[in-house]
Amino acid sequence: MRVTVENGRALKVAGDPDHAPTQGALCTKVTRYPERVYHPNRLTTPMKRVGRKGEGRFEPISWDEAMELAATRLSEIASRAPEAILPYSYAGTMGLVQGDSIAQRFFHKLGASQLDRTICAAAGAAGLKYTYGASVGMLTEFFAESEVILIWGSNPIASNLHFWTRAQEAKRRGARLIAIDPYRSLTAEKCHQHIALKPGTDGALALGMINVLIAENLLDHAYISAHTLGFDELKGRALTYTPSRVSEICGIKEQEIIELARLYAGTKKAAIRMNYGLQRVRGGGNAVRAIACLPSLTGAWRERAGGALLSSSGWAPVDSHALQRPDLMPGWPSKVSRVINMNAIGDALLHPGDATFGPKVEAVVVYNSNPVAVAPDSQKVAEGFARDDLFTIVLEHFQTDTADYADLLLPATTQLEHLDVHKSYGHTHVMLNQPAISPVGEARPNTEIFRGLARQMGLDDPALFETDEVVAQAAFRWEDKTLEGVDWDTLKNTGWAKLNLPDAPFAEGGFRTPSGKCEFYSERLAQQGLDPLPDYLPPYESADGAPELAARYPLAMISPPARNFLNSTFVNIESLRSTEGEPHLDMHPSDAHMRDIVDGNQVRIFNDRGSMQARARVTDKAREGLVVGLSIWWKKLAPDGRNANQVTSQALTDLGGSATFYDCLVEVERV
Ligand SMILES: Nc1nc2c(c(=O)[nH]1)N[C@H]1C(S)=C(S)[C@@H](COP(=O)(O)OP(=O)(O)OC[C@H]3O[C@@H](n4cnc5c(=O)[nH]c(N)nc54)[C@H](O)[C@@H]3O)O[C@H]1N2
Ligand SMILES: Nc1nc2c(c(=O)[nH]1)N[C@H]1C(S)=C(S)[C@@H](COP(=O)(O)OP(=O)(O)OC[C@H]3O[C@@H](n4cnc5c(=O)[nH]c(N)nc54)[C@H](O)[C@@H]3O)O[C@H]1N2
Ligand SMILES: [Mo]
Repeated sequence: MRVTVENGRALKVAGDPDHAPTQGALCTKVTRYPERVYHPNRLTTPMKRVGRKGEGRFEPISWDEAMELAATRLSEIASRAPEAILPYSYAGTMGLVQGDSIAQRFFHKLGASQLDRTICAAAGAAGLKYTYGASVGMLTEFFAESEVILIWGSNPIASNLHFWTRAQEAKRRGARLIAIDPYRSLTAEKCHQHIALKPGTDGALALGMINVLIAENLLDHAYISAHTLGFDELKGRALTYTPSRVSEICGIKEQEIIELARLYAGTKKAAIRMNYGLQRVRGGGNAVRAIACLPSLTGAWRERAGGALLSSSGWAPVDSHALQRPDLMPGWPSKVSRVINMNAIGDALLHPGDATFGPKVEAVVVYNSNPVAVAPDSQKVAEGFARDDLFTIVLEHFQTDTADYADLLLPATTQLEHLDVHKSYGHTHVMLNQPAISPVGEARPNTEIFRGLARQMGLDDPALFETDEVVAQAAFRWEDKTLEGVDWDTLKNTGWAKLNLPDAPFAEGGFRTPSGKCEFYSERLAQQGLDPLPDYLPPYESADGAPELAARYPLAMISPPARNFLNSTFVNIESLRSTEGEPHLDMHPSDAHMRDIVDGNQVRIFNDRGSMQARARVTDKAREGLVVGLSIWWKKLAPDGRNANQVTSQALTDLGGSATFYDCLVEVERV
């Protein structure tokens, strides 16, 4: 990203035309970044709560006062029960320095509880780990040469623009694009074909395709025998997933499954772009595993324009030990601090504490996240943060829904104001972010805030006081062959480095699993007492998974990202919010008709966990039985002060302990 600065003020941000993965393009929301940086509501001084929790009334205080207040409370708790302190952070910035460095070191040194950062990608990451050995796959640029692309559980026009550019290039060269998505998303509308399966049934579809590949012998036997493990076992499993059974499960035609398998196997340069949309359900990890088997069965990996990609983040040689220093934990490695899954923040905050759970949570330090808006089962999250005996610090750019519950609100710098280094989960460059302007107001980088807290609390480990530049240099394993010829100085000069990787990474096997093969059968899963083969697990909340619940709440609700928001970031930017308008609910005409709902009606969406309101858009973009509420709205900027997470659940996925945002049954009525 290039920033135009005049008299110390950022006027404009633009993509860098020399940067290959992005080719000079920024997405709509990021082009508005200066509007966000200089927004009148930007937090510019530390603030102390004066009203009730959740009310959002604060008064400005000095940094000295803020640090003293924070250090006194945290020291007192740490001296008695360090695990009563919980950090809460995720994707605000995905920078390795402002994300997971000094902050993690600080909490490790205190012996605070650890946060399992599972809100987004953990099921898919586990699926990849047990199949390929890591979050690795096809290189994005070569999708431009693919002849068939399955865009599976992903809406790249909204959420992965730079991949979409490649897909369009492929389309111009004659490739066939197929969207696999229960919703006719912006992307699905632009594909040649849209397979609108029921949500959470992707594992069954993949196993059905495998069934056809085997039945019709559309396999690359040489690739299978040289580079995969467990074909016979997988064959046994897939035999039960006949097209007719899968057609029942997925709610699609038998012929769609058979033709999809034939087309896929019959094309040499066949590529699959999965994304995380498909793994936010009970069986998400297994679904990714089943899909990930496909290119190894057909030998698609032999071509650089063939294979599969969910995440490329495992290619970057990040040294997370050096960044986060888990060895600072008292008693490490024989003893590690309690781990709390971030998706269960609602229950964790309301838990009184006991022998198995450990001490009650007494303090939460939130940075890079807005849990009151983004975490599931939101009523409980809000109740938890409203606890009078909870001490909450929030590091933020804005007074978000979560900030309203803070005791102490600390102004943080944005991407334009601090130093960072990044890996990507969509491409294979590593990047350096230089500050373009000085901090706005009294804002400080996250790292600086945690260094200050450590100093104020009298902690003395030198690792807690390293500068951002020293931390940034420790972020990568420079000796790794993917960074050959690159060092800190070259990275500083160019701003990025392309990782040295083979064009077709698995053309000759070389997976990162213990066996070095693509593991259809996973010994590691078997050892944990888990199913060693991919399978289909019906959603927790579906007619198959919970018939009684489905009778009361017959509609499946998903709440994927709106194009103009980045999770809950940018929702308070007027130009972007006005484009989204207001919270909507897309529903199929027959579901609407049954409920006496017409387009434009205000509706109430509800289940046992809670309710929210939205304006109905009656459209066949949503398949029957599905309702779609593009997200993630700030609650306080929605007319009824609520958002989609009022109805989502804290249940976790099969693998990885991920959130199940799209495994959610509701009923809808006219208001
Ligand atoms: N504009 C924008 N861009 C973003 C984000 C954002 O909030 N806004 N968020 C960023 C983040 S943090 C992430 S993780 C990525 C997410 O990126 P993606 O995982 O690509 O997420 P979505 O764009 O929501 O695409 C998900 C698609 O999956 C579909 N879907 C839902 N349930 C199922 C299912 O069970 N099966 C299948 N096959 N499809 C299903 C939805 O209808 C939706 O069209 O995007 C990143 N980019
Ligand atoms: N219903 C539903 N819920 C979802 C999802 C969904 O699709 N549907 N998607 C899920 C996914 S994929 C994800 S990744 C999570 C994301 O959830 P979060 O990680 O909470 O992401 P954001 O909502 O973008 O909130 C990030 C906050 O960090 C702040 N921030 C940004 N940069 C910095 C910084 O440098 N320092 C500090 N201190 N703060 C900073 C921003 O101002 C913003 O308020 O939400 C999940 N929740
Ligand atoms: Mo995410």
